[in-house]
Amino acid sequence: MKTVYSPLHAGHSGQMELVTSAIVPGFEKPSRAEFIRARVESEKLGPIIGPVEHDLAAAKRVHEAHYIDFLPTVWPEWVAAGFTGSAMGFTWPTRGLRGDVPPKRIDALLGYYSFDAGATFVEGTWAAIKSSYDVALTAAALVKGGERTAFALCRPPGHHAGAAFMGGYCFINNAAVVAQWFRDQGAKRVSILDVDYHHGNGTQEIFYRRGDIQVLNLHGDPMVEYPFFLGHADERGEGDGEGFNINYPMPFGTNWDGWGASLEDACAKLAAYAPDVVIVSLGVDTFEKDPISQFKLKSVDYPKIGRRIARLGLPTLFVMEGGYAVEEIGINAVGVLTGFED
Ligand code: Q9C
Ligand code: ZN
Repeated sequence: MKTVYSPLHAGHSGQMELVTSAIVPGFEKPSRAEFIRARVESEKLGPIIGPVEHDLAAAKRVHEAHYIDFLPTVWPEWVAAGFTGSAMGFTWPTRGLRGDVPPKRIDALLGYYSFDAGATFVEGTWAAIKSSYDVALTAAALVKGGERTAFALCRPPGHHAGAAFMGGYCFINNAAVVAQWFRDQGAKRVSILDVDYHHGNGTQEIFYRRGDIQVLNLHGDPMVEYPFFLGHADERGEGDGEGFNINYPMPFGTNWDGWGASLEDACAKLAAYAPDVVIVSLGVDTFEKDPISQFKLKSVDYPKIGRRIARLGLPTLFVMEGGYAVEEIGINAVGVLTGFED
C-alpha cells in the first residue's frame, strides 16, 4: 500500500503540554512520525508519496468555518501580542459560561476554541496541521481512485478535534474530513473505526446526528480516562444518527482477549452496516508500554488488528492518530498495515 507523508509535520515541535499540575514537553512529538516512516521503508510496505495541497473547503464541511479560519491566525497573533513559548489557552467556557461570544484576545480565544490545554501552537504548527489535512485527503483520493487501501501518515492527529474546538493534540479532524469527503464524492455510507486508546470525542460529536456515517470507538473507559467527558456506552447517536454511534469503553489493563473481543463485535456491526468505505482512526497507544495509556496490547497483536479489518473486504483508509511509545510506534503501526496486507 502507498503511504502519504509530509515533512512539514516536523515544524510542530517543542510544544509544551499541561499534565497533572505540570507543564511538560509534549508527548506528541516529531519523532513519532519519523519512526513510522522509517518502519514503512524497512518493511517495504510500499511507496511513500507527498501530499497534494488542498484548499480548506473540505475542512469546513465538518468544522465550523470560523474555527478553521482561526487556526492559521494563532501563531501570528500570539507573537503580535508579545507572548512567547507554546500558545495555549488557560480559561475554558464550561457550563454556566458564555460559549457563544468569542473574546478579542488571542490567549482567551485559545481557551474559547479548546476543551483542554493539549493542543498547543508553536511557529510551525499551522503548516503541520495543514500538511496533515493534505496527507489525509491525498490518501483518500488513492482509495477513491480504486486502490484497496492507503496509509495517511498524519501528524498532528485529529480525532479529539470537534466541529469548533481543538484538544488532545488535535486541531483538524482528519478522519472526519475524509469521511465527509467520501460522502461528497458519492459514497452512500462510510464507517469510521477508531482504535486509538482514547475515545475519539471529536469524531463522535461531528457525526452524532448522522445515519450516513457510522462511528465505532474502542477506548479506555472515560470514567477514569481522558477525555473523561464523552465516550460512554450509552452514547448511541441522536435523531437520524440513533444507533450509528457505538462505543466500547474498556477498563485499565485490557489486553488482547478483551480488546480483540470488542474489535470482533465492532467489525460485525460494521459489516452489517455495509459501508462503501472504512476509515480507520489508527492509534497505537493501546500498547503495553505506552507512557500515557493503560491497555496491554503487545506488538504481536497489531497485525491481528490489520488482518481482522482486511477480512471485512472493504476499501480501507488508515489515518494515523495517537501512539507515544516512540521506539515501538513504527513496529506497531506498520504491524497493523502489514497484517492488513497478509
Ligand atoms: N496524563 C491522542 O492520542 N493528555 N491524544 C493525557 C496523560 C491527553 C491523546 C494526559 C492525551 C491526548 C490523539
Ligand atoms: Zn490516543
